Amino acid sequence: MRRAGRREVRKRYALPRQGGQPVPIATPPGYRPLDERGIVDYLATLPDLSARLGGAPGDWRVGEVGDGNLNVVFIVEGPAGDLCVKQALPYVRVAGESWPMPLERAFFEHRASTAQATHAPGLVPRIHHYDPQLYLIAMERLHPHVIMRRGMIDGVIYPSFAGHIVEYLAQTLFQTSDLAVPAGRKKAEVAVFCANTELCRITEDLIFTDPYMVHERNRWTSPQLDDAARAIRGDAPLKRAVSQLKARFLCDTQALLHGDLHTGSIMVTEDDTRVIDPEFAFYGPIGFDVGKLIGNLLLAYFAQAGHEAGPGGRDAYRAWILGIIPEIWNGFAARFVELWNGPRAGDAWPPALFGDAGSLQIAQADYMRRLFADSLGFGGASMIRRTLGFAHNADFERIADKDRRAACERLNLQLARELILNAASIGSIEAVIERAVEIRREGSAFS
Ligand code: SR1
Ligand code: MG
Repeated sequence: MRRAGRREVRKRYALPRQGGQPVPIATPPGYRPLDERGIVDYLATLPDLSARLGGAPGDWRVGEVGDGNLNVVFIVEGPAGDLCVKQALPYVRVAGESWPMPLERAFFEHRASTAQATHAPGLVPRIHHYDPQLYLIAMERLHPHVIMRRGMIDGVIYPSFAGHIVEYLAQTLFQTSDLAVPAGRKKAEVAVFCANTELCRITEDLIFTDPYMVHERNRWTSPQLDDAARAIRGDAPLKRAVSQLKARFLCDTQALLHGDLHTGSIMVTEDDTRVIDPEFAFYGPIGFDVGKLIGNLLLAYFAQAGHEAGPGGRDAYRAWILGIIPEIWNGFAARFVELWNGPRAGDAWPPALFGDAGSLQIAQADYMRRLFADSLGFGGASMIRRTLGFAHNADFERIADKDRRAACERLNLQLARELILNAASIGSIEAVIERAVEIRREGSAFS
């Protein structure tokens, strides 16, 4: 199968037609997608936001900057300040109207953002306004932050990132888990986020299913990776393992996840880190957030060979990436257990049963071991989907030379497969790093 352009993807997902015209997607009363002009008119009706921008509406400059797969995003600049305004469309932005998608994702994003701001203040953008009719969120404009993925393609080091993301992960995941929240309250929240069904379905299909079968949404660097795509589709042990991961994703309500925590969902400067875009939020297995992040960092490591000016040109950068991955896992595991040992109100692992500190330590080690294995499995699945599935990312896509890109992608596939199959027996994050280096040194035997 060859790579399909966006227009082709749109055609494949054609809406049902009536008399030759696509059936319009029904939207709730009061909803309308705003353009630049509409954004100005709308903000002018809101005194708080108008005051933030300053001046008169005629002074405001608006630009649409969204480069994500789903929504439109506007930056609005006024004489006194600026704003970022994000609106959900009733369809998937990159596919067009032929792939309808519920507007309610803005509700889940707003609700998750509010929880994250409580647990990890300063690590997410400040939300200024939510409009439930327009499915629109106005938030702090992050400036001069860049999307971390773009910075990593350019080889930029972010010295504060690992420490910040450790705190974000530990706080948002621990404080929404059964370790921290009494069962009644936790179940009520699980029930709310259960309704984020369609966004979860994207993950279920695009990460855990499509890349392992023939599917019209799939694409890859072809013909270079035709053999690898075929091998993955025929890999029965891998398909069993990935189906286990999918079952965990479907059934396990361990904590409130961001749900799409890759380097494209993080904005950074040298000394600031903000996690954005939690529209995929739901109660799921903690390892999904941790693993997706680690998987994307490993993928960025393999992609560097496609961005360096000459051989070895990105060695120092590769070393930085490989350094922060253990920093993130080990830091997260330590901080999570530290929070567990502090005051907490959750019903899981009742303190009454663990008067003996040694026994609690064993329980915690078991929990973290399982979480580590989950993270490796989910990380591997996230790496495969970006190489063989529908939504690729710029780390590889920006490598124009297809042979060079495919060589990077092949290494990525090899490590990903090993992470999924060997998750339970890999003893440490350092072992993962060693294996990544080995695979790069030896080249991939994978086909
Ligand atoms: C159709 S949406 C494709 C992907 O974009 C988002 O970033 C998520 O990763 C999703 O799977
Ligand atoms: Mg996003």
